Amino acid sequence: QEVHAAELERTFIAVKPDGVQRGLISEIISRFERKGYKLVGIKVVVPSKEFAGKHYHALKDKPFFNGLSEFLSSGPVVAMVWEGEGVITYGRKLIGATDPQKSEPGTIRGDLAVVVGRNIIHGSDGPETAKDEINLWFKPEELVSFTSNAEKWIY
Ligand code: 3AN
Repeated sequence: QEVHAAELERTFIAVKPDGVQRGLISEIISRFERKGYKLVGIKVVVPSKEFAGKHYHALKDKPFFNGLSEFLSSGPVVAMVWEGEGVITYGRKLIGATDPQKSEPGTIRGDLAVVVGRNIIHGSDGPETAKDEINLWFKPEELVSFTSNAEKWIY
C-alpha cells in the first residue's frame, strides 16, 4: 500500500434501486473502470428513508424530495467511491444529464434510462458534495488507497 502525498480526486457514485433491479451494476462499474478510474470503496445497502433524506438534504424543499427519498430507500443500492483525475466532473459526463430524455446517447442515462424518476445512478455534483457524500456513506476504513499496475499506462 502506497501513501500518496496529494490524494487523488474522489467521487461518490451510487447505482440506485432501479439500476440494481434491472441488472445494470456491472454495466455501470465497467464504464467507470474502462475509462481508467479506480474503485476504492463499494458496498450494497438498503438505506433507510431517513438516511436517504440526509443524502438528498440539498433537495429538501423540492416537491419530489419525499418520493425521491422513498425511492432511494426502496431496495438495495450499490454505493461506491471512485478515484482518479477529474473523476467528479467526468463522472457526471459518463452519467449524462439528470433527465434521461436529455442525456446524450453514449452516456449511462442516455443509453440505459428513460425518465428522471428512474435514472438509475447518482454521482456527486462537486468537490464539497463529493466529500460530504463519501463521509455520509462510508467510514474511512471502508476505503482503500492503492496504486494499480495499470496506472503508469493511464497517467
Ligand atoms: P443529478 O442526479 O443529475 O445530480 P439532481 O441532483 O438535480 O440531479 O437531482 C437529484 C435527483 O433528484 C435526480 N437523480 C432525480 O432522480 C431526482 N430529480 C431531479 N429532478 C426531478 C424531477 N423534476 N422529478 C423527479 N425527480 C427528480
